[in-house]
Amino acid sequence: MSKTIIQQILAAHLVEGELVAGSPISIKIDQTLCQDATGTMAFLELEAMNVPRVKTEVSVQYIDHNTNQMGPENANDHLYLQSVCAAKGVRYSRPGNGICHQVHLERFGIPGKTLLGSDSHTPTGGGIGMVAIGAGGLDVARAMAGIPFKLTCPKIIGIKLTGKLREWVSAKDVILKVLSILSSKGNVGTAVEYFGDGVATLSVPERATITNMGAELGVTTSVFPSDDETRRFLEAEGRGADWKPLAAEEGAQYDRVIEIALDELVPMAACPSNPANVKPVAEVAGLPCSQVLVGSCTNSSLKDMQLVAAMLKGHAVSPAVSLAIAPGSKQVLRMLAEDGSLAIMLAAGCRILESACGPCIGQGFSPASGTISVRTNNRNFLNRTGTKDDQCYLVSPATAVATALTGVLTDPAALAQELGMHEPAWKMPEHFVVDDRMIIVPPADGSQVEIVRKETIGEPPHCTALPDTLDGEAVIAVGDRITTDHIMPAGANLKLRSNIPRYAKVVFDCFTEAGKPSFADRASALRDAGKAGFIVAGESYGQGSSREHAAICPMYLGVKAVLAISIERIHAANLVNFGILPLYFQKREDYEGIQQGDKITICDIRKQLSAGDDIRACVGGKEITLKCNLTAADRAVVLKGGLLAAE
Ligand code: MIC
Ligand code: SF4
Repeated sequence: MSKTIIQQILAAHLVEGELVAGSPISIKIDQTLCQDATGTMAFLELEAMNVPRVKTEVSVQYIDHNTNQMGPENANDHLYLQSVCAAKGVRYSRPGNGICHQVHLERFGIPGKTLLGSDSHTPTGGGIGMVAIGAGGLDVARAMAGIPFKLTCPKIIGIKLTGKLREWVSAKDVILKVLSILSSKGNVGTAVEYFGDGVATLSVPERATITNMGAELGVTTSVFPSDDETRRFLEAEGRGADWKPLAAEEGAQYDRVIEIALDELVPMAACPSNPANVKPVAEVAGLPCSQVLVGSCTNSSLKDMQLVAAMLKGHAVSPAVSLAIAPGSKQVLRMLAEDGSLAIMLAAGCRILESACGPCIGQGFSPASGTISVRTNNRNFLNRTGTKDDQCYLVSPATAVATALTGVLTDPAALAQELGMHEPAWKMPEHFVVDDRMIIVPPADGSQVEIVRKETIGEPPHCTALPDTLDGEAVIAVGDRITTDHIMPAGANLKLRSNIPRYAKVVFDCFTEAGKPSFADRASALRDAGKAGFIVAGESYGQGSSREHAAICPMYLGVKAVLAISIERIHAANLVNFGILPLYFQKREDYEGIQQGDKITICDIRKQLSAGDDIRACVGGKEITLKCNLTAADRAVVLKGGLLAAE
């Protein structure tokens, strides 16, 4: 049977299972990436697995999230990671070298290879034809150890792109359009593949913007063909030999096809506070803004930044707005410095931030209370900017700069017409500036390397087996679309990632009422009384990031099961990895009305799990049946108490 690109790559890497949508499969992983906020735990886990040296073709650890260095925690993490990478055979990308996804695309990605990353935006690599998947740190640690990655073979949605984008409409508007169609929930178990004559009109950075934000759809991966444009990109990176062509085979079938005419698109904005809450910019134009940011792994390429400079040339940022840029990599920043773009940006009043995640994950540049922030990022979940009840709009770089110039949300096409401005055509440089000295290559033999473990580096998580009966209460009952940012706040707390007891104190902090016990207080009181903690949630629980702390910290506090209407892919896998049982309501009525503090009992859970999918439970005095959709292997993992539990 003819295969799509994703099916070809999965087939070439298949270790176990059948390539039938919905079936469990496991695949060989060629490359891994970790970032620092998830990497410390991933490496503590790798150490706990007693793996002397990684077995992948390439594994890279990036320092990009925790670069604020307020106190010693971040720098202690860096020292630990640099030394453990040297010991285990992993490349180490130093702070300042850039955001993992941008740098990986530039320096390591290879069409046709598989990449597993401990960050949800790992699918950025799909922009050059990789099957690139985000996962929890433990799954990535296992991949580094050479263990195949387990996933559900995805259904494939084909997105046919036709025509060519008009002036001032960009790749960001394409993915926002896709989000408006597919939304940010209900896409578990699917992957997206782009095809059609419109593909050739998009450069690699544009494709990478689109695959990057596929994470917001909740799909497993998003992939573009590898064509001449991909070849030119890799050649310009000095890696032409890594190129190979990739396209869907003649007659390949998609489970669903969506057609997008690029020339009909207009500038779009994702309105507060979900990336799928999309409207044309024209509909929200005129809203006063206090700050604008061009950056994050979605829109920080050389192409994006050169457009910013071209639009700012000869103008000044509105006094109402603070404009900042965070170039995605040292390569991008250096090229901006060399071609004069940086000088133009500075002259226009732009603030230059480090090549790192920074404000995207609430590390500085938080907006003033009650004001609008306009960003080129991929997520606008409530409070993610670091300001309570923020209003964050996600837009393209062109819309961001138009807004920075006027002080109000502005459609760039409308502003250009007023100013008689044309969008400059972007020509990819024949050669990017390649300088890999910020990437430390590990020694051939790391056995003598001393691993530096300062006092802020904690222990890997300790897991315990699932008891025979779960008897306890709902520590919290939350609504739909609860993100991992709600569960495990980042921002100022990000530096606690390598220390579970400290980080666990802020689980669900956004729901703590002043003067009342926090989630951590309530859960640990139950745990210490020998009772089980439960989390009750609606649809699409665990949206967003790959952070496994959203499972590890609740586990540490004694949570044994999550009862939800639906759970997003990476989070569901993380729960299993740490021995928390994901269970699903079969009827919305069974979920509605459950209150925090309601008693929950699941008798003989070990027996019930071994017997089948229907799990009988008593919730708030009512007998209900919940569904368990785990494979036999995953049930065994939960029974044992997680992948790190002793046999
Ligand atoms: C994010 O964008 O939310 C993050 C921070 O990059 C996370 C990873 C993390 O929480 O460390 C992600 O996307 O997986
Ligand atoms: Fe970093 Fe933001 Fe990208 Fe996450 S989404 S990797 S925080 S830039």
